[in-house]
Amino acid sequence: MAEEQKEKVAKTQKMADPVAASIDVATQQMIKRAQDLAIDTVFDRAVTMRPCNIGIQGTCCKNCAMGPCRLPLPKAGIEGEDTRKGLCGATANTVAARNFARMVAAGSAAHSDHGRSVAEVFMSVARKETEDYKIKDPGKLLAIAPNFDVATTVEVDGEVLDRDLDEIALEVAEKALNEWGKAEGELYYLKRAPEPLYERWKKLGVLPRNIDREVVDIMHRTHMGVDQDYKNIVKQCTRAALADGWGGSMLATDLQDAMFGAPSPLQSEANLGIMKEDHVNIIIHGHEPILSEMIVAAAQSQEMIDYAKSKGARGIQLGGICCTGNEILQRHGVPPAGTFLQQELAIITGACDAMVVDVQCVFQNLANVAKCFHTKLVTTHPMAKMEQDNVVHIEFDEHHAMEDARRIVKMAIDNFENREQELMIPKQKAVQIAGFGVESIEYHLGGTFRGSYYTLNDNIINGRVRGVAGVVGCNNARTRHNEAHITIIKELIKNDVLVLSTGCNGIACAMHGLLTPETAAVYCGPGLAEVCETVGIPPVLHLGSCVDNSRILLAATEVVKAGGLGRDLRDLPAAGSAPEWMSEKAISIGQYFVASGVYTIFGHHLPVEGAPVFRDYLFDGLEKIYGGMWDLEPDPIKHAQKMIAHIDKKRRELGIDKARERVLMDMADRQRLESV
Ligand code: MSK
Repeated sequence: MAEEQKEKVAKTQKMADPVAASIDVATQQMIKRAQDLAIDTVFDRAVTMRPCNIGIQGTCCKNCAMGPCRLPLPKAGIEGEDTRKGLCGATANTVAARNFARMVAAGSAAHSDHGRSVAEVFMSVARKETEDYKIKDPGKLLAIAPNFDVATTVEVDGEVLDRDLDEIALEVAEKALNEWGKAEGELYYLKRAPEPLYERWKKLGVLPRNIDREVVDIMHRTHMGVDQDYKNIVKQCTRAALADGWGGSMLATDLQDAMFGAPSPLQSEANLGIMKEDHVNIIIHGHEPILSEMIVAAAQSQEMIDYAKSKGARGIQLGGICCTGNEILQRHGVPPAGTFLQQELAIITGACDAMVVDVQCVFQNLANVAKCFHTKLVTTHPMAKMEQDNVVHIEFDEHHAMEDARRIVKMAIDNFENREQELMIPKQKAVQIAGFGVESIEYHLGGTFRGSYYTLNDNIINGRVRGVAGVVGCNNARTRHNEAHITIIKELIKNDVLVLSTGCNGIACAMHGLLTPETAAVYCGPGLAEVCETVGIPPVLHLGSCVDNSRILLAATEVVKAGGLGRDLRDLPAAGSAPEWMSEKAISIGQYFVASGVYTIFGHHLPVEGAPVFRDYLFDGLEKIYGGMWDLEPDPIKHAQKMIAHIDKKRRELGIDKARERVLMDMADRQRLESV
């Protein structure tokens, strides 16, 4: 049967060259195994199906039934007036801006709806409607409460007393949930940005009003016959993107930290080699950690471990894919089995007894792959079901979350004895130190005495650390898996740039051994190596999932507060990058980074090339408004060098481009720096 199927596949489609498809040996082995078993994966499909040449330019409009109107850029380019227009007269700039805006809306919606789910569970906790979740990190709750104007103390008879934690939680929950739909005002968290940045947003009229409204606004204004000014469309992109980065995503991160604990550095491993032949393997995939927190607890319970042993397994091995994986890595040390592009491959090992998926970045083809093995594929989210009949839907409900989790773990254990195919688990896995956050960076690079990012700033000023880069985001089957991620990061750290990572980039770095303190001596320039060795951190700090890009914004804000590097995020020697992006969420992230003043460069392509005027507005025009701008560079070394050039430009502007001797600053020195 496999032979027949293989022949059929070979006739109808080309197959990927495993070595050309990925730099990771485990991935190469599993692509080959899939091909031997006549199971197609994303890597093969990327070879068979080419992208649409007009869609990729961003100039196909399908927003009404007179279209799709296609406005490709002429091969010879445009000389003179650009006369391209759709049936309604929409120009290429309008079409590309509308398409871009709809990507921002979808990305902002995805992050923020995740945030809403977390806020709803947080509300259940505050109302004591669920036994399964608690406020595990009251310190985090107390830290975020003032951002919602929620008092943490109360005065009784002239005495200041700590306020009841339950009361604080309830008030935070109410105000947080209200952020999605309040009728008036602006989002609370915007004021967490440095003051000049907040004031700029206010002056420009881009402060988000509420999270849902900014997404709805984009859908309305990009409807046929509404906003026909690409600059005005981009303005709304900014509102919706800020509602994501400084709204929905930041709320998700904070409330998750309060309920599940803020991450702190821990050791784990990464890659498909974390799966174990003699264990029940459960792979958790998607983005929302609400249920996966319970699955971790259930899988670690003695009762479930004993049950697994009674079925002939030696234990239960959990593994993650994508950002649910990052969430349980950051807080529990559960090792990621791989990045976005490895999701099918985890099943192809033959050792995946259950794959549990929630929302975002989940391939529909998982069901087809699971059909070829014994794997139970379980969907858990009411908005993310699969039509295939081999998929089990166990809908998560926070009121009986542990019961749901135990049911899923038990199902995986019962499935252990049903393994039919020969197993092939790649050996590759690497050690990593993950679990960084704003607080732990402060602890390692600031010192608790001063309670700021003082040491980091000091080392940036003296030139040991040249600057800071946020390198984030997905894999994309149109590029060689992990190659751009790893090449760019190696080039950055070689040039003394400290890297903050999230999402699948973080998993890629872990797989390729860049998340250990020992990495510093091997790959870093002398300045960064010295700093990493002194404080015992990796040169790449894994800050978590996609929504945790908010941690990068807050870390950058802490750098500004610590003094000596300007007054605004736009002043910092910093840059952002998404080398292998694919998700609409990445476009929203890019836009909120740009609007926060960060030079932001994407790899591979951006769907704006068909509208050069609109593209130039994103690449140059926005810098004059926000200080940050978009850029694109597919070549990984040039990509990293562009980031470094921007960092050097900012160093020159700050007057710190000449390396200075390191001095231990006293308070008077610091006050002088702060007035720079
Ligand atoms: S999971 S959005 S592929 S980073 Fe957050 Fe990875 Fe990108 Fe999904």
